Amino acid sequence: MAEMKPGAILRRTAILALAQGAMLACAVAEENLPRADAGRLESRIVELGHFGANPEGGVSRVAFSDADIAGREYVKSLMRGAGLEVRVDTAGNIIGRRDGDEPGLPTIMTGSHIDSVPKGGNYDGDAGVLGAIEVAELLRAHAIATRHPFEFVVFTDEEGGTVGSQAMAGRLPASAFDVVSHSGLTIGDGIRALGGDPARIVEARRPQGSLAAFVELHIEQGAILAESGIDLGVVEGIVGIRWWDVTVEGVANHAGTTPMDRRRDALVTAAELALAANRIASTTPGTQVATVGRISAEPGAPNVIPGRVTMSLEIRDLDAGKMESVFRAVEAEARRIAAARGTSIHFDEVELALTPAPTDERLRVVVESAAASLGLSYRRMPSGAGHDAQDMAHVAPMGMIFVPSQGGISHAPQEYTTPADLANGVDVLLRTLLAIDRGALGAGQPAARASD
Ligand code: HGY
Ligand code: MN
Ligand code: MN
Repeated sequence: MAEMKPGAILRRTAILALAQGAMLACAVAEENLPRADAGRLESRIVELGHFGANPEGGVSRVAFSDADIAGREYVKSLMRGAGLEVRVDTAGNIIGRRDGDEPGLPTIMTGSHIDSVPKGGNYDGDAGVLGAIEVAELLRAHAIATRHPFEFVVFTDEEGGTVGSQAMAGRLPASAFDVVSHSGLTIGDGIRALGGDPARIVEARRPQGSLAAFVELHIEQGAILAESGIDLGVVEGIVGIRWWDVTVEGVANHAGTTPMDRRRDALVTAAELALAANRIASTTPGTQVATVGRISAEPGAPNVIPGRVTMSLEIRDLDAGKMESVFRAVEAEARRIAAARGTSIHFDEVELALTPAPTDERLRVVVESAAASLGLSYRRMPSGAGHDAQDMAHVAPMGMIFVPSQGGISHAPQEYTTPADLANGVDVLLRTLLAIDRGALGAGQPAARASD
């Protein structure tokens, strides 16, 4: 890590040292930057886990649910306790702010989300939010002043399509407000329930240049770090994600009187389509993945041949062109299957697509330097999960830090990261943000940007 210049940090420290004694002055010399309190982090993970707790030990805290709203109040109280000025923007994002010493400098931002998937775990998103608040706690407790303002963010409805960060990047289409979220509310009504205002969504937008950087701490959600005993992942890029609502139309008919060769069964068609998507994604060379994760047959009775099926299709890859070619292959196969089954298949793309986003190379290096300064091991890796960071890459240099997920389990109640691993991530996040504050990204260098 670059040597710290005796700048704002030491100026503020000197003043405080007069008032509070010389002890504090030592605490902020770079070699003595404070370390995260693993016990505090763990107890906050547990406390946040009470909001939407499910019997399996995880949380069902889907965006806009009562549990999400209550959990957000808890997080706001932590932010205020950490000395942050808290507000909710028009997209419902919670923003805790801490001013910098030099007027006019762009904001350095970190954060993640606290909404979960149905039957999710206690670390996806929560680790990055509580880790960010831990950074704020350390800055305040050790009277570390920064040149830039710092903002600590809880993004709205990450699991429903990174809604809050898309709004912040000015990329949320108006049609998204009508999409029904996991909570049953439309995204528009959900944003209102959080204190936002869809009619003024444009006010949540952060223009290019208004942020010096965005860095997100997150659990890996895979097994690479835990299985190899590596402390941290330095994310190279985040996959793009596209979703389709697929409708299969057949003919509902009597399950006892309709011979097998006279059926136009929507569910059998859908089953073939799910197998085809899996086969295409598995056999096409590359790293793409395709998933059918939701399916519903109508009318839904054992003695009626399904006349209609609605299902989801998701495709992910780091390469947008590859996602498109895999979809085209699935679509072609769908035409063949539908013709053979006497049914029809219609794909309707959900307008919440996420483009693949490389991280900023300079930030990768800063994260690696921070890890090395702490004696932590690290490796570069892609992210197969989507993150708010990929939207923020459209407006600022973006970086991500991964901590190990035990067993590689995520989006499930068994999700777990040890307190020590989480604290390592916070220590690296703190040092990364402070290095950015001191100019580690340099001036005038083009940042890597997400593709459009
Ligand atoms: O679905 C995802 O990849 C993320 O966890 N939202
Ligand atoms: Mn997730
Ligand atoms: Mn997440």
